Amino acid sequence: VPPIFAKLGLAYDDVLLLPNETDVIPSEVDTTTHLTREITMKTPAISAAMDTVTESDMAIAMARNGGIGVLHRNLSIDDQAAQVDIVKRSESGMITDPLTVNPEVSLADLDKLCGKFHISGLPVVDKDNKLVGIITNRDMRFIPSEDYDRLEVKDVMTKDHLITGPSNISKEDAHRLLAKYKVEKLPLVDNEGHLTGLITVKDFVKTEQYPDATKDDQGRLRVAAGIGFFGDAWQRASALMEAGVDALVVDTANGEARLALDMIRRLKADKAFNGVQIIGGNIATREGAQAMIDAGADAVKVGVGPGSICTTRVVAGVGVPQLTAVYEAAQACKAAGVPCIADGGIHYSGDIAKALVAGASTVMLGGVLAGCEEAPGEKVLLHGKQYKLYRGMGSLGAMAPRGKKSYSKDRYFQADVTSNDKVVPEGVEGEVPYRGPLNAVLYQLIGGLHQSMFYVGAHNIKELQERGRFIRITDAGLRESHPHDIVMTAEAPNYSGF
Ligand code: RVP
Repeated sequence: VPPIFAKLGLAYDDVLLLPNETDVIPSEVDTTTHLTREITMKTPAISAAMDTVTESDMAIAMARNGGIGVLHRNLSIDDQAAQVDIVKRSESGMITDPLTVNPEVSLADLDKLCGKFHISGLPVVDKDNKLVGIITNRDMRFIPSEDYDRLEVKDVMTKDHLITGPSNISKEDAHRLLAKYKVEKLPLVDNEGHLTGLITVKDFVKTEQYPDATKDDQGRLRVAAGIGFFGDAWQRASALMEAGVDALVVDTANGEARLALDMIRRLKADKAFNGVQIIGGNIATREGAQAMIDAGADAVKVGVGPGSICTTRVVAGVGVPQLTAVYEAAQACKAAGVPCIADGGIHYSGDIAKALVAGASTVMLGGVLAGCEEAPGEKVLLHGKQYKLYRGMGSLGAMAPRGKKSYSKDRYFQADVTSNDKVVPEGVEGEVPYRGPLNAVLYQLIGGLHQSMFYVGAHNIKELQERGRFIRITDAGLRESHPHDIVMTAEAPNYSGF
């Protein structure tokens, strides 16, 4: 029988990393890591599967910056699958299944379609999928919007002297054609003139602009999505897979629940899901991690109660301080060659290096990203400052939204009751300061990690994990760590007293 009092649990704030002799230059470190057994990323950061953190805009921005986003699941299956589609189509080497329009579509409908997918034009095909033209914002520029309902694509599209390429064109040849004819889109056609693909100049530019982007082998941005584990969870998983999702996260507050483990096992056993990585979570002990590994998870997500909006530890009295949780889970993960994700409780950039030294391969971030421009929701003005809504997925607002359906209540295993009084929340709702675009926020977070690696003397994550050693600190030590004996008059971009 295990002793009733287990070990001492430590949080990020209980420790610091020891400096070592070093020849590392911060700007030259390599932060490449594994998201799952098969997916690698240049940046060890994941945006949380929360309805105030990750929808398609955040997922696109995360992947461009070398991380990945997990699309939340508090929305219908169709809406979530549509978000996957938006990310997968946002940028790609060669689009094999491009969006198209028929010549008879009104300009008004075309305009809506382009807006939804953030694209500037489309190939036009007849009912046999033969290319008959192309319509881009160049063709639309001088058409007054009052005429959009009256005019159809065929009235304004470019149909003469179309520049096209053969289906099997190389990247270099495609680039040459785009440059020679000064066009932005190159439709690819087979011998009979059927549309087989599309290459756009935007994708070449984006590749140069975001060299670290997390991409699949077709050059499309990668994206993950949360699913549940009963009811229509299987249908959701299938729809997301068909939309091209790279990884599914079986998303629950208690990953040791039999239903969650069974879901992982079933997904791993089904050949249809072979191309999709399966991430399980959340657990907070070595045994919990082992159960996920035994179920076949391709990565294990750790964290019970550390989240900035989470009340599980006070409502249920359950959880493990996050540094110890990550360390314990990582012991099982390391032995099995399964990456471990430290989810929740990251407040400052220094916590990222601590999580990695404790054994995580990546960190999942909620609160520190919820204030970004790309997070869902509008900015609100409060006392002259801008804020954005951030709420726990176990909050009343997320589990019992007024007049709306909650799709994700089962994350906390709550019955589908109609009355809000019968919900037991494990999270709170609030506001976080507006922080501007994600790339600036991530630059500071990952910049902080570069500094950690410099101090520890690690050129890469593996060396960070080998060389990193903790020292436990006291309350006095923690006070000393933060700015003290000064009235802060300006906030640094990576430090706020908030
Ligand atoms: P944080 O980054 O500290 O804001 O934590 C985010 C994490 O908190 C999420 O990835 C999730 O695991 C957890 N979470 C989300 N909702 C709730 C809740 O309502 N208790 N907790």
